[in-house]
Amino acid sequence: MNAIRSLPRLSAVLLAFAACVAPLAQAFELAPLPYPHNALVPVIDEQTMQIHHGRHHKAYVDNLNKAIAGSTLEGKSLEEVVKGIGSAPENIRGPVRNNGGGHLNHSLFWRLLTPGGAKEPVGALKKAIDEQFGGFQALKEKLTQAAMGRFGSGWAWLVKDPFGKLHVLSTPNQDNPVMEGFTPIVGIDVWEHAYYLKYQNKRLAYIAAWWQVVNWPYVAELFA
Ligand code: MN3
Repeated sequence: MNAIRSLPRLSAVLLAFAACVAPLAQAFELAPLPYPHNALVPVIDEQTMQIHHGRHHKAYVDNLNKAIAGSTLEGKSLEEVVKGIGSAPENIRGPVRNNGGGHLNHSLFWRLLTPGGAKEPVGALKKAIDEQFGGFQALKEKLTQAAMGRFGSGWAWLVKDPFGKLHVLSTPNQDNPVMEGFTPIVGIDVWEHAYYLKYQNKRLAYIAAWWQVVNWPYVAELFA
């Protein structure tokens, strides 16, 4: 009799337990870098990559998981969360914007870089850049300007609008162009944590070297 009476209580306990562990199963995760930490030397040094990926990016992932735990955003994809930031619950919108953006931006950033590889865009992407900016050199100058003009922390981007047209813009903090309806295809992280150990305050030197490790075939995929 006692055992039967305690059954509802047992199932309530199990349900509560399931509710606690379910969000963990869906939590966002930090993917490993797609190459070793020293792969981008001498453009980006090994220690910067270790700290940038293992601590900064990890903190965005951990803090995003903390922010959305128990909220209506649980179970949504990262893109959905960041795109829909305007309708995120108000009490967590700030941390979700910063850490969701941080997770999305860095997940893209690591894949935009590669050791060696093509030094400039080719094919349809090259054609679009030539038509809209007057050549790769002109695009580089425009992106460099956007990156240098970003006061404090943020990103410079080459983005595609819904009509397929390219634009150069910059965003503050960890905002991502998807928040404004654009698709980012190149993103330069100009937070000091991205370059300070090797370049100190010389952001321009970091940006000038950065072009050597861009993964143009991946950029072309994002453009297509
Ligand atoms: Mn960063």
